[in-house]
Amino acid sequence: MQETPKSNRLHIAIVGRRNGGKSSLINALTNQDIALVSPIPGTTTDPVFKAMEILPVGPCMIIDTAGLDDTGDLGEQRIKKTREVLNQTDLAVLVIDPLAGVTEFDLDIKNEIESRQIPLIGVVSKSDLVDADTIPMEKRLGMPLIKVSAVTGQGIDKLIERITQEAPLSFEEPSILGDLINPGDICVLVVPIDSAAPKGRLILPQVQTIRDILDHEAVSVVVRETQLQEALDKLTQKPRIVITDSQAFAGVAAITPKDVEMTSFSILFARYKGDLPELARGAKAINSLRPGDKVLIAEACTHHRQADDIGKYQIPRLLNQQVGEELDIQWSSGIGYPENLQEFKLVIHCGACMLNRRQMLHRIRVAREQGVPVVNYGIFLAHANGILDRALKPFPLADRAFQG
Ligand SMILES: Nc1nc2c(ncn2[C@@H]2O[C@H](COP(=O)(O)OP(=O)(O)OP(=O)(O)O)[C@@H](O)[C@H]2O)c(=O)[nH]1
Ligand code: SF4
Ligand SMILES: [Mg+2]
Repeated sequence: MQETPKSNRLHIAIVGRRNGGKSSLINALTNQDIALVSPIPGTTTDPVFKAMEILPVGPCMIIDTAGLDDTGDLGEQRIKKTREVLNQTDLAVLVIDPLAGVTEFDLDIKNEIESRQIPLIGVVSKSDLVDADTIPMEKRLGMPLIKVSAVTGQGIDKLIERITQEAPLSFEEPSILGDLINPGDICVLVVPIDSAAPKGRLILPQVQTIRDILDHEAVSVVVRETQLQEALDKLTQKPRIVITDSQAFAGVAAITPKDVEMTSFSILFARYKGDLPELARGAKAINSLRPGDKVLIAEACTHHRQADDIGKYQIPRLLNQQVGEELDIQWSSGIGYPENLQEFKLVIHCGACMLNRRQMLHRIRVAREQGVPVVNYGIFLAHANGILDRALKPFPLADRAFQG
């Protein structure tokens, strides 16, 4: 993740009065001792930029700033620099020191952040030290406040959840495969036209993939699986990648030369919609399921069920075949995703076409925090068909998570 370009990172500025606990909060958020902390007000003098990954938000640039109540000439310069940080801030966290309460400094910076239309989250620090009544502070500031402690970790999860919700939409959607290809690359897409294919059109993931290839000035060659060999023979340049419908994976894998990367639409979309390494890690749990284990099949909407519905019938059948005896399978649908997942040995989530990336990342995170492995339908089916290994090869992080 360190190679993520700076501009693609969500820039989060931590602002507030001196000694309020801004640097400590950064250490708590990232679980690392990276920001200098001391009881002397004015410890952080210049903005400090730290690139890091906050799950499930993704690659971030956290900016530690000097306190806004600094005095003297030097203080003024420091405040100016802190305000300049706002020019490159996508989201701001205002830290209120409960020992000082809400001051004019806090009201000023809040107004400035809001006038720039930067999403803002308020926290009250040091909750282990002072059991502050946040209601008067919230009234004065005109916004909700989350109580946090850098010492006990109280409220940190809630803060991450709020960051996940508040992060501007532009940070939500990575491209489908744009980071894998260069202009001029050839991408071969294998689309079987069988009875499962809708009449007269392609399905949305196929259309979106073609659009993404066009956006990145690469070339898409779309073929049926029966035409793949012929297409490869006719190409004068080796394709950069072959992307196939999962159902055709085995046949396509046999034809696609070993030195050409290959994956499935469902893996591309598992990455696009979620956290591919985490889902790949979850796949390791499939083999250790035992009879009677509880498995949750979670669907994000209440869609009309087809005759051989994937969530209701196909996946349970494959699961029970693998385990040899019955598993205890439960279902959830729509917004009803259980808070407590601990009783489950595995969560199998749908493709999440009705959820945005942030919502899906949140669901993955809820499972991960409770130590429950999670996969999605695409990963599960790829695993069941023995193709996950090759389909993950283009994604080194996810591949390592699966192998490791
Ligand atoms: N008990 C307790 N102390 C905290 C907490 N957060 C910060 N402190 C203490 O408050 C003091 C200031 O913390 P910093 O994180 O350096 O505060 P800052 O806002 O970065 O301060 P400046 O860089 O001076 O603007 C230090 O002594 C910290 O140990 C907390 O959650 N609980
Ligand atoms: S994949 Fe889409 S249609 Fe299917 S259950 Fe999930 S959200 Fe609903
Ligand atoms: Mg500091």
